[in-house]
Formats: sequence, C-alpha cells, structure tokens
Amino acid sequence: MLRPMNNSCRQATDLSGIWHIRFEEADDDHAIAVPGSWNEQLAEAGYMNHVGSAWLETTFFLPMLRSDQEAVLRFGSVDYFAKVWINGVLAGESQAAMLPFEVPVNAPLNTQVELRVEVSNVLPPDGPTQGITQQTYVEDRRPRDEYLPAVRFDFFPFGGINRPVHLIIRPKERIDRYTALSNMTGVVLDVATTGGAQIVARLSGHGERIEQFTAVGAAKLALSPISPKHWSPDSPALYDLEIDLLDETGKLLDHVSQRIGLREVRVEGVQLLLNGAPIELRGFGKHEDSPLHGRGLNGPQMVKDFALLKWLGANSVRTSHYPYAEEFLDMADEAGIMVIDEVFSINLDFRRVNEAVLANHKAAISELIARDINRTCVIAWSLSNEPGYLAEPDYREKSGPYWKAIFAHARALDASRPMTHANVGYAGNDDPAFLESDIVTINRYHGWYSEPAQLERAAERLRGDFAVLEHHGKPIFIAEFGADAMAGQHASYDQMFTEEYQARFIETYWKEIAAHPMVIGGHIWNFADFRTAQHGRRVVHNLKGVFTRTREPKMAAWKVKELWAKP
Ligand code: GCB
Repeated sequence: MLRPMNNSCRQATDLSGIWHIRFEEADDDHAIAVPGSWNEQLAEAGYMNHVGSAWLETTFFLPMLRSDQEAVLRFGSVDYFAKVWINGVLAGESQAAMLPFEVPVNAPLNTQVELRVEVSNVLPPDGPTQGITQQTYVEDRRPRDEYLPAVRFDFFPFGGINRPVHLIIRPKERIDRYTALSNMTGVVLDVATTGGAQIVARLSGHGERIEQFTAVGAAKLALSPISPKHWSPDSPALYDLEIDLLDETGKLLDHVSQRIGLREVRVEGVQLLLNGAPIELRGFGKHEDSPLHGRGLNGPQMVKDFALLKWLGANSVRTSHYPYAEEFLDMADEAGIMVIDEVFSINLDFRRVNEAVLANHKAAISELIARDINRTCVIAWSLSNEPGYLAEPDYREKSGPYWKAIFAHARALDASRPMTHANVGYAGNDDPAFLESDIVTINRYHGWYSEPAQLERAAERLRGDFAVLEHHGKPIFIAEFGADAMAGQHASYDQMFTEEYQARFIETYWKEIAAHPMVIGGHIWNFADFRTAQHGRRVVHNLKGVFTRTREPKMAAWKVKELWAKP
C-alpha cells in the first residue's frame, strides 16, 4: 500500500483535526484530536482505562473526480481494529493492528461526506499478540486481577486513531505497489500496476541521474549509479527514486517517489556487516508513547527523539513491540538510524497457540514487510518479542515447528535482510527459535528482576548466557537490558530505582557487550519512561528510560553519551 503523496497525479488531504467520539453504552459525545489516543485526552470523562469500542466521526469534502480517478481513505493505523462507514454505509474494516489500511470512498462527488470509524482496542485471543480476559485468568487457575487495563504486555493499550487519516485521490490506472531493494551498487525495482504500458524509473542524487524504462509486466529494473554513495549512520546519503507510469502514447498516468539509500546488510559468521564492514549496534528499545497523545503520532516529540539519539551517539533502535509510524521511518532514513522492525507479536502464550494464531502471525508479518520492505533504515526484521510467556512445557513442545513456519514465511517475503526474534530470559538459552534466527537476540535483566542491586553477579550471569549461546556460531545481540530509575532518587551505594544504579547497571552491561567478540551490540531498555498498565510493580510509568517521559535526561543518559562517544 503506497504512502500518501501529493504530485501532478495524486492528491492526499490530511483529515487530522478535532473529531467527535462516542463510547459504547454512553450517549454523550466528546471532542477528540486525531491522531491521538483517547485515554489521556479523555481521562476526566472516565476513559483513561477504556478497553472496548468507540465511534469517531468527522466530515470531509469529496471534490469532483475525473472518470479516470478514484478516491480512497487511508488510515496510518487504528489501534487496534476498525470498521469504517461512509455516509452510513459500511465501507471496509481492518484487523491490521498498528498497520495502514485503505477503504474505497463511494459517495456523491462535490459533497460533504460523513465519516464514522468504529475503533476497538480489544485484542482477540488468536492474534499474534493474544488478548486476555478474566476468563483466561480463571482457566489458568491464576486468580489474577492485577493489571488495569488487563494486558499481556508491559505497555499501555492506548485506543484510538493513532496515525493520520488521508483522503487520497489517485489514478485508476496506477502504480499499485513496488519493491525497491537497494544494495551497494544500486536499486533493483519491481513495479506492479493496475494498467498502463510503460514504466520509467529515475534515481537521482550525488551528482548522478540514472533513468531506465521497461514495459509493464516485464523485467525488473536495475538503477546503478557510476559512483554509488553509500548510506550509513555516519553518512546517511539518500537518493530520490521516482517512478512514472505511461500509457501507449507516452502520456503520464501516475507518478510516485521516495527517498532511498544504497546499503547492504548481511550476517557473516558472527558479525553483522553494513556495507561489508562489521557494525556494532548501539541504541534503544523505544515505544510510541507521549503525554496526552498516548500512542498518537507526536511530531515534535519524534523530532526531539532523533536529536537525542544523535546526541547520545546511538545508531539504531528496535520498534518494540509493534510497527511504528511511517513518519518515524522517514526520519530514521534521513538521520541514519538503523531500525530493527518488529512485528506486533508479544508474549505469545504457547498453551494457546493454534492454527489461527499461526495464520494471523504470518498475516501480520506479510503486512509489515509489504509496508516497510523499501526502507533503507530497516536492517532486520524481529518476528516476535518474548514468546513462551509462563508456558515453558508447551513452548518446548510446540515452538520448534512454529518458528520454522514463521521464519520460512518471512524469508520468502524478504531474502535481503536478517531475521531475528527477542528471547526472554526464562525461555532459556536453548530456545528453539535460535536455530531459525540469523542473529541470536536476548533480553536480559540480571541485576534487576534477579540479583537485585548486585552488579557483579549480574555481569557473571550475563557472561554465562554468552558462553552458552556461543555454540550457535551466530552474532549475539542484547535487545533489552535496563533498570528503572525514578528521576531525582539518589544513593551513594547500589540502590534500585536510583539514577546512580541505573547508570552503573548500563555501564556494567556495556562493558560485557563491548568485550565479547560475538556480541554485536546492545539496545538499552528503554529510551524514555513510558506509560504501562497499572500494577504493583510499576510506579505510574515503566521507569527504565534514560530520559523521563518528557525527555529530561537522567544520569544514565550522560553515562550512555560517555560510553558511546566517538574517540
Ligand atoms: C521485557 C519486555 C518489555 C518490558 C521490560 C521490563 O522483557 O520485553 O516489554 O517493558 O521487559 O521493563 O520489564
């Protein structure tokens, strides 16, 4: 599904603004900013912890269209599920949590159109992130009612239209999709259209302009500059890729464009290579989370975050634990931040894994790869985070074939990038998924959830993990390590929740990461404090950020800056 674009063939009108929202079983109606989650915006009205449905409404003007044009609405993401009505008629629905979808606009031209979107933030039990209910607790004989809202993961289930909605007017005969895979010599382009006769593609930048053409449906195009300039974190060179679709007479039918870098990512032995040279990943797991906006796209914060990543000397992030907004990937492409792009599959409970879960997990992978395959910044796919949650016996029994199927599915969609998954400490160091992964990725919290305030023991356990994982002969990566710190808490000794302990924790782990020849880097958990469900282990937020939720640095941020400073 192509991005919204404005050019001589396509128009995209952003419908962001103040909409109206009505919750199920309520007859009052509230103003709500779109994009934005309802939770913090409407906390005073009682919707902070609302898990259920809501109806969001606005109107838009549908202009005159030529007979060769069509209109669709494109939603960047609705969390998690949506049904869309246009002038009271069901126009489409989406199960694609955290991913874009389109619905056709069939309405009288040159009129004001009523748009109504039913949004639900209830996760079904058979999704790649399984929903949880009171009944689940009863079945598990866990009389547990300890999270508000009830979730299986450690972040807030923000509901709403969290990314922009666009009215798109585009040609009927058009470029429907394309893959533009780059390597060190150029871009290989494969274009699918809904008509037209000829494709003309151009790659321009860095003093060169390469143009190639082909008939629709014919061979792929290779666009190779004579002196290719490579994309890397230190020098994120991008080219402008433009694709035209022409009819038999040479008339322009459609035009699309994107920014693209030339780079190659490869695992070789125990190293991760970017453009043929070993690269160490330094960065963070993040969240899409901000005060008031919730998970809603927050432009100023996103700009600030990239500035802070650069300030620290970070070179990479993981989109923990779901696909991030396309605007985030635009910024990562431009800034030279490498992205491990994660599917929304977290804490899979293998007692409840069945054919439907497998099928839905594959579908989520297909949709993520379809959205992001052309992204320069995306250097690897993460196919799940911490599966095997509290279910080791079933995990051991069922996960081997499950991961075989999942990894094979993903590799068939993109053979150009390494695949991994983030393993949880108690799934063990013999996780069957390691056999399928190109990079052995672990999340570890020795010194926090175990060995509290004992960093020497924590370092020893971490070295123990590395020693056991070495036999895979693959690169090892720590996708999470971190400690909570309440900004303003201090101690002269190792005390959990203080800024000093968080800084020393990170320093201790980093020393081990940097010392081991098979460890290709680490991502600190987390970039910033973030909202999570209320329960006894969290003080308002998950406080593992090196920045507060409003982006003030804790002592750890300065420590990280020192650790990652260029010599
Ligand atoms: C993890 C999870 C992450 C949590 C983190 C924590 O392993 O992947 O979602 O937030 O631990 O802070 O406990």
